Amino acid sequence: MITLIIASGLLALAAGKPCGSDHKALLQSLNQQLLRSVDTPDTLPNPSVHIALRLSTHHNLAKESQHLNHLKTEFHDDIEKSLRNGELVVGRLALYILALKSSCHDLQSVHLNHNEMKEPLLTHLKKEMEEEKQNIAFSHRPKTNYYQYSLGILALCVSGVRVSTHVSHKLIHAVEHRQIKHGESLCVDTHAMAGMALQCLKNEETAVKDTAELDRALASIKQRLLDSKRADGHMGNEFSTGLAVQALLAMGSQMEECASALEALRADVKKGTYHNPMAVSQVLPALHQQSYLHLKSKECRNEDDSLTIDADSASEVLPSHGQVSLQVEVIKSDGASSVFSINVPKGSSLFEALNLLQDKLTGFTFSTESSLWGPFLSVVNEEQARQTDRRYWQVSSGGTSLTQGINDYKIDSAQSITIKNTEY
Ligand code: B12
Repeated sequence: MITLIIASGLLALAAGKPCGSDHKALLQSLNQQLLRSVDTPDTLPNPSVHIALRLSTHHNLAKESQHLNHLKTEFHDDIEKSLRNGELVVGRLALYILALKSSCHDLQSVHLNHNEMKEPLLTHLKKEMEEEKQNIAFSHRPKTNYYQYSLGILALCVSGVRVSTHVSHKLIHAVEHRQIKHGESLCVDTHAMAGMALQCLKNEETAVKDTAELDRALASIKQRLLDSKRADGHMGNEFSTGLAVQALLAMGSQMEECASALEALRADVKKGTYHNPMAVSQVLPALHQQSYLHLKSKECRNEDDSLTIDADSASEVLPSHGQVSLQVEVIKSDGASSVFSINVPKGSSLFEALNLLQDKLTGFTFSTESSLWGPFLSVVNEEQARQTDRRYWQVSSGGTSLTQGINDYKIDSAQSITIKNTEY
């Protein structure tokens, strides 16, 4: 008997199965990190964080229910505000719907007030998806992006709403014609989201224009995700691997196919790579071997309620000593370049460094827009890089594009940052 137990333990290890107390402790620390993030005052509740908490094994039901209420008030109001400004809210609305679904909330009872009309959330999402579909028909891309378009399909599908064959076909077509990019390169995150959306349609046997074409798109996505695997196990980068694993699991991959990616995620967690709650929220379901498709059958019954916030576990940030020199080059849309120099405290975020540079009145100015990932650099030296013009301020250091935003990227050594108005 004992030999049998040892043998099955060894087998599990060989297959790369995450098991044991180390893995449990890792999950618990991420869960607690997310739970702490929902308590941060002055930040908008984040539906992606809610989904991750709800897809976890251990819960703090009181905090989760409080967070759901915040989403239904503050996040809901923020969506209505965007609608009043004439913005499309596809991605945020889809995440909001998935968050409500994750808490088994009755979706028909929640309405959006828009143009003096009261519409159920799903009805409004359906309308925006139609608008996006028209935009793809005329300009070959959605007004938002294919990541949000995929989220829209996923939210409708998971909520049991029929997705029109025209809407799904536009995504299938984009996958087949390699139109899914992040800046210049193939976007692993968007392929992952598209994979989950299309897999949901397949599982639900939703009518599509051409079943063989759907199968081909799913096979291409799976292959591209597997091809994106780096030598260190990541798929794409540290911030796309969680979604890639979720998608592969949803598409029926065996655990062995994801083992090295899961190992890379665990190593990242130990290194402290994921401090942005949005990043944690995309990684945690994968570590629980769950995907957004699990929301379809979520029942919210007999849930564990043992998760607590460990009072001492908040990591202490030690002040660092010394200054480092920073060079900031701004390249505007017409190619004109200007260079600024400043010394900043070692370990400052790029956001803090840019603020110091702005305060020095050297002629450098900037402003940001808030997003679920934090501040998004939108205006530099009075020039706006607009989503409507398909432009953004791309940030790189020493010629390498940053994999984090200005608030998360830390200046640990002297370097040269380039902020370039780029078309995408
Ligand atoms: C599409 C996309 C873009 C588009 C956004 C515009 C558009 N309409 O398509 C473009 C190409 C402009 C872009 C730019 C960047 N991106 Co981007 N992007 C995404 C992607 C694929 C989807 C975002 C989305 O629509 N979410 C859905 C909606 C509901 O959420 P949202 O918060 O409202 O969405 C807005 C923000 O996410 C914002 N945004 C997009 N990227 C980033 C990055 C940061 C750091 C911030 C603060 C905001 C932000 O644009 C979205 C649309 O308005 C995500 C993938 C992912 N896993 O989330 C990566 C992702 C968020 N991006 C990332 C990065 C690194 C960047 C850049 C910093 C790259 C660079 N070196 O310049 C820049 C941002 C620089 C800046 N100006 O501040 C990383 C962030 C990782 C991290 N730890 O912070 C991600 C996770 C991709 C990855 N795996 O590396 N991005």
